[in-house]
Amino acid sequence: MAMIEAVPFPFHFDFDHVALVCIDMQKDFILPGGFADSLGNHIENVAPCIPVIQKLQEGFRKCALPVIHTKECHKPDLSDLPVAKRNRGNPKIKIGDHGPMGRILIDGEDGSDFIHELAPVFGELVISKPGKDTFYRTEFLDYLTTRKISNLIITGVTTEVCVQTTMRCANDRGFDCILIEDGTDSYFPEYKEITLKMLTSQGGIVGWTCKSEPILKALAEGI
Ligand code: C5J
Repeated sequence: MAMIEAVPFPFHFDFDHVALVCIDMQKDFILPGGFADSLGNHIENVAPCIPVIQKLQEGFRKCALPVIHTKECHKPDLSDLPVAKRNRGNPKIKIGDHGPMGRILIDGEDGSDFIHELAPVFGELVISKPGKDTFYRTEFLDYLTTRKISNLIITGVTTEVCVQTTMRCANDRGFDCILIEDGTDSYFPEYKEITLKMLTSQGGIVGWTCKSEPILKALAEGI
């Protein structure tokens, strides 16, 4: 059993029941020319978490522990894309339109794929999700319950959107979740900061946060 110094109090996890969750580390959310960039977001603000997630993935793989990757994307025929989501904000380019990296947020297109630094390796679960919540219309819950995974180490972008939504939904389903403070980012640094506070307020109402360092140490020590 590993014991991690965390906010608001120590977090315990067992190597037999833990998984790393990497949320939406896709070109469309991170790279120039992607969807987020086209919406005018400060994509440079989501770069710092990349090497941190890379180290966590390496640590989990060395211990043969599960690494789960999610991508927010839609079917090419847009049958899982609500009209409201496509039109919201009246963007210049909409989900499903052609952009510099293929059709925006469409499964199988270059832009919806993972950045090369964080590409899944053979055997890792890749979840294509049409929503912000990783449980919504996906195999996530089945995968976790089949493997008796109870503790989730959560990373990815953006902190206040898909990361927070997934952590809240996991908490409601009984999972103990810890969000890695330097393993998540937002286009809006102030939203990241307040999200970390919200999740851990009231005695960890949604879960825990900690830096990557104690998790990496526990993985290296194999405890
Ligand atoms: C957003 C996400 N920001 N992955 N998606 O629309 O957080």
